[in-house]
Amino acid sequence: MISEKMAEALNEQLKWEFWSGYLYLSMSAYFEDKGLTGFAQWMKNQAGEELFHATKMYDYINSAGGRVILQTVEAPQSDWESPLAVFEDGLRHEGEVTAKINNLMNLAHELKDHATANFLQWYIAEQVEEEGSFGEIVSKLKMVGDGGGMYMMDKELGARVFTWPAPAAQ
Ligand code: OFO
Repeated sequence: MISEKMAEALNEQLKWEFWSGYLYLSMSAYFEDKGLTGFAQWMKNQAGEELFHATKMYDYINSAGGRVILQTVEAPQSDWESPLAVFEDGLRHEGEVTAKINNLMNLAHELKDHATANFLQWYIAEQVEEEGSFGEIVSKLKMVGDGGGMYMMDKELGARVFTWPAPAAQ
């Protein structure tokens, strides 16, 4: 059974996973407003992924005998200077989430909670992917500037699809 301290820390992370989803949905709304529907679609999918991260954590706390306590999710920012600023913000945010996951892993080790450490391993790997995908788009946006390349990127990002993983893969 999970300790109270670990459950409390996971509940705090659960809030951040939901908040990440909220932030990316807000970014999606920003792109919708600008008519960049491909960027909007990409961000909406990202929000879906965050909801999956949150649900996975919610399930783990429950199955490990902890008590889920949902917390207040603050309103995210709603406006940005440019598409590049949006993705730079996303990249910065993912860096912060990575640090939070690393701290959780440190706590699990400190508490000798091997089951939670094993569970968190999935998030450690996921954060590498998350930072990588935001970083790649930041680099591309810097390359294309504001011209026709932006139209091509909108098309490319609009092709992203997020499918809720099957239970076995969770
Ligand atoms: Fe949940 O990975 Fe992004 O924040």
